[in-house]
Amino acid sequence: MKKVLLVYPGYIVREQPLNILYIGSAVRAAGHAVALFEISSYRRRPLRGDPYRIIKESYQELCSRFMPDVVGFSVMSVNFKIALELAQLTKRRSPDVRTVFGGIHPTIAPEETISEGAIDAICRGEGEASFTDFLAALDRGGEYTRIPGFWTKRDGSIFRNPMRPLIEDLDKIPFPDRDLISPSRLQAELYGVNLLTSRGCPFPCSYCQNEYLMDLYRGYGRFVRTRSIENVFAEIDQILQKYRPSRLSFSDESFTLNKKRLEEFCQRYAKRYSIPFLCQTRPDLIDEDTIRILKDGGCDFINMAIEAGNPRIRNNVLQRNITDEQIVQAFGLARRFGIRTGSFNMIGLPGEDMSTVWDTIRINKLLQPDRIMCTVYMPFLGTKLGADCLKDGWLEHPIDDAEIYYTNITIKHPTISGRTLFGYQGFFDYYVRLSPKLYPLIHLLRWTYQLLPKTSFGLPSLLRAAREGLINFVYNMKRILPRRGFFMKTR
Ligand code: B12
Ligand code: SF4
Repeated sequence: MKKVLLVYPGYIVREQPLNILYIGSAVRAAGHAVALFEISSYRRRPLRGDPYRIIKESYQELCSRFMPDVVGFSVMSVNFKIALELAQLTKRRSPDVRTVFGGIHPTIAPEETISEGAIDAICRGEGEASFTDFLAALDRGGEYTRIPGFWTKRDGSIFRNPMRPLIEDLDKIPFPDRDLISPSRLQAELYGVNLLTSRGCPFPCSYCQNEYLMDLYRGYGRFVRTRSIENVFAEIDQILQKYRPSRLSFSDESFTLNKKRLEEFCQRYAKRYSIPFLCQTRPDLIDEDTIRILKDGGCDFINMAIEAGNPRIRNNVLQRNITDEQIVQAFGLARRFGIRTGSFNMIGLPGEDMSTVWDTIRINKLLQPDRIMCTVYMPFLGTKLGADCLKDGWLEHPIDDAEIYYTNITIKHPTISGRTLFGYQGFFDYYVRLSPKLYPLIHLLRWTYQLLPKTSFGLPSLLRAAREGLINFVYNMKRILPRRGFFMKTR
């Protein structure tokens, strides 16, 4: 039996990190001891010195208590830096502890990840079986360099193994181990407890890693897979009995992908449960039938990505293949049926100029979603669009720092300055919610706001704190904007 410490090194406001919880239950089911270290509770940074000091101290304290044999990190690109620093700490203190990086970042950037001295192994793609095979091999003191889906090091050599076939029957995987996270995190505003009823998404959006994953897994099984409704209900029963959340949310990328399954799911859900749920989907996967099915099933909130208001950017650049009419119809139907909506938007996209940023503001203004998310585009490896931007020198600051992902501007856009993107990201909701008569005032406030540094990199601690304070102020003032009902945290 091994002692396995799992680490989720990213900030999540309301969802639970299902990927690491899936790994946790697989590891526990294989008979090992598991603990989880999440950095989400350490969002507040110390005023002076290393911004990660408190995180590192708490991590070390847990390591001293738990004494892991293996530490497994779940890593997105934005969290790579802090994950690596924790791995380095681990190796400095206890060189015999094995460090494993799994998740999307090592999957798309395996060479960069495995080349780091503090990382002993990486898991590419789904990790339940690969990781438990690795642990079993370590336990037996046997061969651990030939595990599919795993790249490992031994005696200075790297062993690059092929992918492991995708898990065909999702019903066979143990439910994510939610006991690993603090109970307060399971009562998240708007999202309650989240779960997945499927894996994979079949669309080719150019800013998303799905297409890369589809290619990587070609020949290794079906990419889009669904769980049986019985199996999902068994998980919901467990969630309701153990954690009593007030709501559920389905994290599937496109919950309404298969209308027939959706209909059966929702009909049976409504008969069995009275707890409302949130889901997300694409506007082109919504029609009147779908909305009725969702409403009758108990859905009271849908997130839909608009991404760009301008059809050329949305369809030629992002390859969304979604028309304005489909977006307007989807949000309109949801409103008509009394389902609240959230929109996801990006600014600073390739091919964008200020007129297209305003197209995105305008479409949101027309639709007035209940919740608006606006982020500045980040080019990721493993995406068509990201690869082009990276080649063209778009990245001004590294993406691999957990600090940056919401309000630090990493890109150097060819036509829109970083400060302008910072300003529009901060004031996006104000433009959407307030009357154009107030735009001169909003412009003035935005210009003042734009005097702040567009990133917190290298700032003296007091300036960093002042910047963060002002961003929070602008953010919190969104509470007073006119809307259809309520305010909720988006960062
Ligand atoms: C749900 C989701 C979220 C959720 C929850 C995240 C979570 N950890 O659960 C929320 C909304 C919080 C979120 C936030 C963000 N996300 Co997100 N998210 C997703 C999404 C749609 C699905 C992830 C998921 O749950 N999949 C299902 C699980 C079961 O699969 P999985 O995550 O791949 O995990 C398996 C393997 O990777 C592996 N594995 C994972 N961890 C580990 C650890 C070990 C030790 C091992 C051995 C194996 C292993 O085993 C797992 C089980 O099989 C993906 C899209 C995608 N295709 O993955 C984007 C995705 C991961 N997100 C992405 C991004 C960019 C973000 C944000 C930065 C967005 C933003 N700008 O605000 C933030 C960052 C949050 C943070 N700081 O951590 C990018 C990541 C790009 C990158 N290279 O890092 C993706 C790929 C979408 C995209 N753009 O293409 N996200
Ligand atoms: S629909 Fe969403 S999850 Fe699917 S490929 Fe497009 S951006 Fe990625």
